[in-house]
Amino acid sequence: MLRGMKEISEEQIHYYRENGFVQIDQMLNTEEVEELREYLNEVMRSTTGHSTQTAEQGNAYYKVLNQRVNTWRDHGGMARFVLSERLADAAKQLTGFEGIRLFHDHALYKMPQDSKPTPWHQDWPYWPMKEQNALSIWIALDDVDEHNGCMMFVPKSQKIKNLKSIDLVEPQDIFEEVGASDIDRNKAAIVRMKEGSCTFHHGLTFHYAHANLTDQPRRALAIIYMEDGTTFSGAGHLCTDAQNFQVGDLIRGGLFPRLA
Ligand SMILES: O=C(O)CCC(=O)C(=O)O
Repeated sequence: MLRGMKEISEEQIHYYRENGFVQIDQMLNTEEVEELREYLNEVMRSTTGHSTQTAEQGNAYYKVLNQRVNTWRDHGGMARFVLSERLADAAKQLTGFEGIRLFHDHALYKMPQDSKPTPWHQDWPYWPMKEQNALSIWIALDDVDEHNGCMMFVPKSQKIKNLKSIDLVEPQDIFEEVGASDIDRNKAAIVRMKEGSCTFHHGLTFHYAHANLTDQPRRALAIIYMEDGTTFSGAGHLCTDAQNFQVGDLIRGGLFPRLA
């Protein structure tokens, strides 16, 4: 486990609850970032195991994201970070949940050359959860700005519920969806960060990431946390399809451990 906890300020908690996202600097120190980058590079090369590569090189989704889901299941080093109490406890402080469980991690590389932006979307519509309050931490493993794939978030957009998922390759314009007319893309915050810093975003917050126009990969680790007590909606998902959950069951068990 990572040593030490991170105290989140009252101002940051208020900002997250009000706006649906928040930036927290220096979540990982320089040594931890170097260690995590090494593990990520190792796990991204694996071709077998329990983690899943969601797109092959050359296909359209790969240009948006070179993504591997549940890296912690294949690499003890990744598990050290993904299951870490420090990161989960920060999510607990921000949300005020009594308990935090892991849903899944995903390594998110935006590859150099022919890179596409991650289109505006919400995350919750992809998740098989009834409750709409799960959140993600997104940890930058390279300095990020609008030239290599930093994120943007629209403050207060987390109040928009019940939209459909966006196709990340042939995206619909989320701002044109029925129910989203109050949300103004011009209010979006561009979140430039140093490596080791992170954002947390609510599963309903509209967000986007720029294309990577540099000649180096943009590396990030995202971890999805849910409130202990979150229940299964019945929707299909890579991480729950083999679990035999019935609609309304608690999402729990060894693949969804309580972390804080
Ligand atoms: O890393 C990216 O480009 C997008 C990440 C994202 O959409 C997320 O973590 O929810």
